[in-house]
Amino acid sequence: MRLIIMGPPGAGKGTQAAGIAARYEIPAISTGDIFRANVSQGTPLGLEAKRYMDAGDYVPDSVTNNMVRDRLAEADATDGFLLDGYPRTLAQVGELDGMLEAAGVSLDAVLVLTVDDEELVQRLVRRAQTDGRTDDTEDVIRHRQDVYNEQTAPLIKVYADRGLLRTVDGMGEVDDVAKRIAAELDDVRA
Ligand code: B4P
Repeated sequence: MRLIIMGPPGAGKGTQAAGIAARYEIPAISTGDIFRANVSQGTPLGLEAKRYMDAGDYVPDSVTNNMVRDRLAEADATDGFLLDGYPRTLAQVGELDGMLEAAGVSLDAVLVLTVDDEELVQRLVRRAQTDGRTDDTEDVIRHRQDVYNEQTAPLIKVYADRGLLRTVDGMGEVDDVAKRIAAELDDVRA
């Protein structure tokens, strides 16, 4: 399975990605997690990414695309993957298309999690109290929502037009959302 999981900040992408990856035995590749790992290791990539992430802005496409290209070239992604948080811009869609074409493979489905705006903010404010992520302050959260609506929401139509889109209700308990996702993906695989 070659999958993308999309949705606004706080929709549950990272939360659900782990379960999907385990169920279909594919690696979950989260651009946010890779950036955060680089930030905590103090790498040049991390230093560059941090200033964008802390402000709630996207890291430049060139940086993000190169990072994903390298990650997809690793052996564990040959037979399938779940991309969590990539692509996030139309330019990233084009780059990913090129990477997949070069490898002679194609996507099976693009999952979109939908969650009410206020619930999104509440989830991230709760996470701020436990995880201490520097981009989970209320001002930055609202900015991330605006950036998502401007730059990432248009991707939904792109993948819908390609017949790849699977929209899943992301409200409610984590396990209930996971069951809805599993039903969609089992249908994709059937
Ligand atoms: P991400 O790490 O992708 O951050 P996110 O959108 O907040 O999603 P995340 O996966 O962490 O949270 P989730 O919704 O699972 O990106 C962070 C930053 O990295 C971006 O702002 C950007 O700067 C940069 N970046 C990443 N990819 C990029 C790209 N392609 N291009 C450019 N820049 C990029 O969960 C949120 C919270 O909700 C959690 O606390 C979770 O426990 C909780 N939750 C989940 N499901 C729930 C449920 N059903 N009920 C209650 N709570 C729930």
